[in-house]
Parts: sequence; structure tokens; C-alpha cells
Amino acid sequence: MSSMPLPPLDRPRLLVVDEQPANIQALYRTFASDHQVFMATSGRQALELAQERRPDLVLLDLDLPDLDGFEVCTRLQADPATRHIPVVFVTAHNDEAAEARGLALGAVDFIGKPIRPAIVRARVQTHLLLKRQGDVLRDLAFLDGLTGLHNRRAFDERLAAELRHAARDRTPLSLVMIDVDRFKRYNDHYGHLAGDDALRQVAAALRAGMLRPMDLVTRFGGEEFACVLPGTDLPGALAVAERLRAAVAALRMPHPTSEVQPHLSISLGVACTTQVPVLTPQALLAGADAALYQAKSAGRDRVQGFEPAREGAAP
Ligand code: GH3
Ligand code: MG
Repeated sequence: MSSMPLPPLDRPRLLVVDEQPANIQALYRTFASDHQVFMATSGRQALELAQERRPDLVLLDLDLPDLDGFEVCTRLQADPATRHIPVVFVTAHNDEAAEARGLALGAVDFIGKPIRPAIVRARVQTHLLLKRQGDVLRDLAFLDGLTGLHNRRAFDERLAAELRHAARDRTPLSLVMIDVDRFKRYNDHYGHLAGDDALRQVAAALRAGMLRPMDLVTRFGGEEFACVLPGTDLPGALAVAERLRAAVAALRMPHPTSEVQPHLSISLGVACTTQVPVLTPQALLAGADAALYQAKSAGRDRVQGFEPAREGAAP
């Protein structure tokens, strides 16, 4: 997997939380030359900045004017968006009970005041390195090893999250299911390694076809791919799907044993939240799957939109 890019090494982002400006200044001076430092003087401000800025580490005092440090740590841990941010308590309370409580709440370290800059720096560097390694592993768990696209797990998570947004904001969301045509014959003709390579090329073409930053294309499994298109209605999604179909056809990868085309082709099924009675991943998937099945039976190498059965219509 030598082609898997590591995330760029931006300057690490630190959030320093302390009611006393003098303490903040001391930590700022310790880190500002090679870190991005955000500063908060209250618990609520700390939580807001953690959401907005997604720091890589929080240096957190226990004594704050509103929520205490324990409470801030608890709330950071409770939110999936901030759970992975390591919290280091920096505090004058150097009693055993406070330290034990902080660590039990999920803090990674406890540093006593007054701070000794070289020691704080060294410990923070260690926690930042662990955080970065954790980020890379978490990212890998959501990537498909063959194509480098996001995997089924990422698809499930994103679809569930985007459906919640769609319901809340009353915006449409579309799903595109994609299946390579006559791929078994391709493998039989060229061998599995060539088949793998073809899947990589298809994946790259699909990825290049995602033009909006919120659009996601994933390897759903085998020779199936799925796109989540937030904020996209059915006509919009049909247009995206047609663009993807054309992009894969334009690769002109020879497929002499397919009756569909002399080159590798895909079939696509599209369903939109506006078409399903309940906003569940299952309902949307069933719609897109049904459409894909129709695209296959109608001759493959085509896009088919979901056509929900009308109420009262003959079966
Ligand atoms: P259809 O047009 O109806 O979709 O026909 P098909 O041959 O594509 O469908 P079928 O489901 O019969 O076969 C899918 C094939 O995809 C069989 C399987 O070996 C192949 N396949 C699935 N995953 C991979 C993979 O990761 N690498 C390779 N090389 N082949 C794969
Ligand atoms: Mg297939």
C-alpha cells in the first residue's frame, strides 16, 4: 500500500484552557513557535473552540469560572466529534484524588503547576504523536485496501449521518448504487489480477466524477460501488450517475466477452429520499437496488431511477 498518502503534517493544533491570562501566556510562549494555539478562559468557550477548531490536544485547567475542567473533559468525551482529542490536565491541584478522577474521565495526562516548559513540551509531543497514529489507524479502518476508496463501513456511517441532516434540514439526499457489468466474465477472460486492476481504474474514474466536496463514493463490496449525494434531488443524482457511466465507458477498457459493449461498462440505480416513505438507510438502499436491478434487466450500461410502486396500482 505504498500509494496510501499520509495526512500532511500541519502544525499541531493546541487548545489551552485557563482562566488566568498569565498561565495562558506561559503556555502560549511554550508552543506558539511550532503549534497553532487556541485559547479559552472558560469551560463553555473551550467546548465551542473544540467543536470549531478540532484541536489535536487540549491543555485543560481544572478551575474554570463556569464548568470545571472535569465537566469539560466529560463533555468532550461524550461527543463522537471530540472524543478522540486527548485531554491533558494542567493544574495546581496536585492531590491524588483529583488526578485519579481526571484520568478516570479519560484524560491522558496530568501536569502540575507551575509548569516547567521543557517537561510540558516533551509530554505534549508524546501525546500528539499518539494522537496522530490513532488518526491514521482510524482513517485506515474506513478505507478499502484495493481501491483506496472509502469502504462499506464509511458508507454506513456517512449515510446514517447524512440522513439525519437531511431529515433535520428538510433537504433531499440521493443514493447511487453501481455495479460493473459482466465482471465475472472479465475475470474469467483476463484473470483476477487484471480484474483487480480494472476495479482500481473504475474506482479512480468514479472518484474523479465526484464534483462536490460532500459527495462520497465508496466501494460497497466486490464489484459494487455506492455514492452518497447529500443535498441532491433525483434529477441531479440521475445527471451525476450518467456522468459516472460515461466516465467509466471513456476508459475504453476492452471487454471482449461482454455482450453489452466491447469495453467495460457499469449499471447504476438511483434513489432519492423524496421517493421513500421513511428516511432509513434500508429504504433508500432498497430503492437504489431495485433500480439497479432494472438497469441490469433492461440491458446494462445504463442509469435507472427508482420508480416507487404507486398506491393502488396493480401489482
Ligand atoms: P452483472 O452484469 O449481472 O453484474 O454480471 P457480473 O458478472 O458482474 O455479476 P456476478 O455477480 O455474477 O459476478 C461478479 C464478479 O465480480 C464475480 C467476482 O469474482 C468478481 N469480483 C468481486 N470482487 C472482486 C475483486 O475484488 N477482484 C476481482 N478481480 N473480482 C472481483
Ligand atoms: Mg456485476
